[in-house]
Amino acid sequence: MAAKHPARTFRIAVIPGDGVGREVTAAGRAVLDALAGASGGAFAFDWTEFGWGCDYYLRTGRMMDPGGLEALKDFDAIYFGAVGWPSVPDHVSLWGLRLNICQNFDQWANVRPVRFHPGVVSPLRKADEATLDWVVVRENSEGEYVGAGGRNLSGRGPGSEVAVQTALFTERGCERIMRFAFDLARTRPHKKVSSVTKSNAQQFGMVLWDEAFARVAADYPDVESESVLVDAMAARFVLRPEDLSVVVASNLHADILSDLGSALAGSLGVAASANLNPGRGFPSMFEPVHGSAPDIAGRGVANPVGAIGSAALMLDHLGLPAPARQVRAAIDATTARGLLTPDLGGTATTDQVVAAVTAALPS
Ligand code: GGG
Repeated sequence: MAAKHPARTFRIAVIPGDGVGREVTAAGRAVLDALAGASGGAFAFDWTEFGWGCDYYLRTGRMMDPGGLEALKDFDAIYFGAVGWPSVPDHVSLWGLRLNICQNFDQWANVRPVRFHPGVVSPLRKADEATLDWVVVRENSEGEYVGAGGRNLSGRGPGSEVAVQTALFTERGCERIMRFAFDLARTRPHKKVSSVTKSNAQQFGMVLWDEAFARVAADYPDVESESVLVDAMAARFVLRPEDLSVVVASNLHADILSDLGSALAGSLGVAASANLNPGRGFPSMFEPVHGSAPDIAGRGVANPVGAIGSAALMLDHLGLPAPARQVRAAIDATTARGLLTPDLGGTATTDQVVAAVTAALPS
């Protein structure tokens, strides 16, 4: 009998990158392949792996192939691990790979849910009393990450060099990420957007950010809105997180706040993210929030939850919301059993977590 072909095969580019990126992307792929296998032929994944990253840089002087963006552009999505290794300066590895892809593919919305998993102890006492669940929406194309600036005056000798690093805020860039945040808030039980600012000190870019937020908020009278200074928002994450639903912030502010959010949810290892090109002119990219973790790389103990959760976000993007929910439920069933990697205080290996998540999927 001829083999049944899946109704839809998604072409996914995989960039494991550095360190634990390799272990956690393998974990996410295993879970998605198991899900596809159980889908009764409804969908399948065709993975193409690209071995770019710091090892590649040390061999070739580049973080990715010069034709890499061209090679990636027709995939349905990109599944990314992590970037960074001690033998390559961090700004070289980050700009050469992750930012190169995010910025050239105009993945301007970085969605970083803060999810509290059953069985995972949070450093927040509140987590035992309230249901905590919010999303950080990171402006992912400009702001402090626009890469504008330079270094000069090295001729004056050691200790006299200067550096300028400029942030760029555009009305278009601010408005589109804010509309994205409000549209997302409309899909959530608590319809609220909190904008993160620092306009008291940064009187140009952040004031433009605030003005854009006020304009966009006026178009969403059904969604509650507020503007909060970034320092106050850091405190809010710890003291009143139950007030949060969607938090929209600039590239740098959101990067820092989302790490705080994942630490409050138990570990950086559990945080998932999606770098979205909402217009779908380019592929979007899905990656755990955590980096390459050189201290534990290759030991088989990396937490795969963030990468598996990112795979679930990829399923949502591919138009498979029900399988995405199944993956999230399987993660929760696994953590609820106490099957946790060492970053969460457990003793489970990456493979044991993958086996448990896979076993918890509907057969
Ligand atoms: N998987 C995420 C990752 O590898 N991040 C590396 C990193 O250093 N990111 C900093 C940033 O994107 O702001």
